[in-house]
Amino acid sequence: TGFEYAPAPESRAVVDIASSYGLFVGGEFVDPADGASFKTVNPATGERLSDVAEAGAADVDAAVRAARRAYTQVWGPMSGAERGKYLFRIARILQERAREFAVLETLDNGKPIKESRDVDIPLAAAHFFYHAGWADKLEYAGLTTGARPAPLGVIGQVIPWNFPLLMLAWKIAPALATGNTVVLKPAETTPLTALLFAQVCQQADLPAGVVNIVTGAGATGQALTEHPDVDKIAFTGSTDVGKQIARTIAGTRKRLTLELGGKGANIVYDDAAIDQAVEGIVSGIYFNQGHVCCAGSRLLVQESVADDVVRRLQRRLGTLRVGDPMDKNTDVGAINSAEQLARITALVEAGEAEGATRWSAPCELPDRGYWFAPTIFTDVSQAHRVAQEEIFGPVLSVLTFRTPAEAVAKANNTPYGLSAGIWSDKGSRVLWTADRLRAGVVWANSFNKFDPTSPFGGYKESGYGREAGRHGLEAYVAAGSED
Ligand code: TXE
Repeated sequence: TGFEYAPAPESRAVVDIASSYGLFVGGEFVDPADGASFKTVNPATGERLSDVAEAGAADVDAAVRAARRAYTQVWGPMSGAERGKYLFRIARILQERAREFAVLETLDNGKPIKESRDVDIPLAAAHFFYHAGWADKLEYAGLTTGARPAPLGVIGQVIPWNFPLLMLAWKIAPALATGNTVVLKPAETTPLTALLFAQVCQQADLPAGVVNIVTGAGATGQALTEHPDVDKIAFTGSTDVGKQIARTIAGTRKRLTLELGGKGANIVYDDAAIDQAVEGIVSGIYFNQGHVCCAGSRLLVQESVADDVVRRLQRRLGTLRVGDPMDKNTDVGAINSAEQLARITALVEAGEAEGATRWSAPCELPDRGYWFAPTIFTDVSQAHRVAQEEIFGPVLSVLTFRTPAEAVAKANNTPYGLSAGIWSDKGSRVLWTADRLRAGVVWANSFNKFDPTSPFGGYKESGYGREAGRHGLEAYVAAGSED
């Protein structure tokens, strides 16, 4: 295995990829056993993009068997240096085909093309580059048992729809670098880039069965979590489903990592650079339509500057372009699905019913597809549902505080603990606050910055286990444990 790889297969209409291919099992695209399918739509128009194969329990079983075979015969025994070469190849192909991936991601997800082009796809490639570098260095990080890497075996991975290719990269790259094989189930509303990724695996000549992709809804994910020959489940999604998965695998030999919801606080002190903070607040909650588990969905602003911050925020929101995700100037795209739009709408109605004051940006929304205007709630109390529950949409709840201690108490007052931001000119204030926040990621004078070197994960009901960085690799090896 050198560094040469096959040219990209003949181009076909990318959106027809799913109809053309089916499930990816044992290195081949195959039809599901019972021929079932579902459709994926473009959320910006509501129109069908493609029919996608729906994997049943028999298909999941075939995928797990293929992964087990590949693990035992090829990938497990392979040297780290060889595994690293494959990951480098995948990373390079992702870079080469970045435009194709960005377009497909935006069509299937609804996110602005400038985000898929500048964030999702480059970061996905970066995750493969980063983990390729680890593949032959695991022993230096204490990630081996004795002299040998100790992978877990076959990993079942279930991912959500908010960053489809990026979440796939977060899951697959560390699993493969450490010598495991995977069966991954993408979300039912965004399966297309995972299927295009399967094609990349073929192009990279990745040994058959190392990566398997089974498309389908929750039942497919359930079949994967229940399969007796899966050694670990890695899940990103809602807290409810995370809890259900934990119950399903309790008492089995399977390991589990969970990356669940969040209700991140963006804390703005009175000495912060206000214009900079406003940009950070906007990126914190309106990036990716707020479909971000670590979104800064609660603004905690010091009372003396609260009115000023909210006024500037409203002015800034008035300048955001909401609309066609394929337009390079679009800032806020479509809501991913009719179901998600219904969830957002219901929570916003609850906020109004509970007495919070709603303000929505004065923008014209397209008349088809799924849309929600950037929205701010003021007069929010900590008990309100919009202050406690994850809305997962472009909706910000504003609360105020007087002292740093009050800011910390309010920031920690949700069932979640995934992310937070602190805006202040004083380093001592930033450190004092960061030290007291129960959140897996804390940004200082910035927000939503991601990097494969930096571990990501939650406290409390946001889940457990870390992804990326050295800590992320730990989740995929037996070293240092009872195994
Ligand atoms: O999530 P689900 P949904 C939150 C967010 C959102 C809410 C609901 O608040 O409004 O969850 O979104 C698969 N066994 N987040 O309904 O159902 C499912 O097919 C195994 C936060 O889309 O959790 C998909 O692949 N798998 C979150 C994945 O789980 C099952 C991202 C996520 O879908 C399953 C997404 C089952 N029983 C939503 N049921 C984050 N942390 O970023 C469903 N799935």
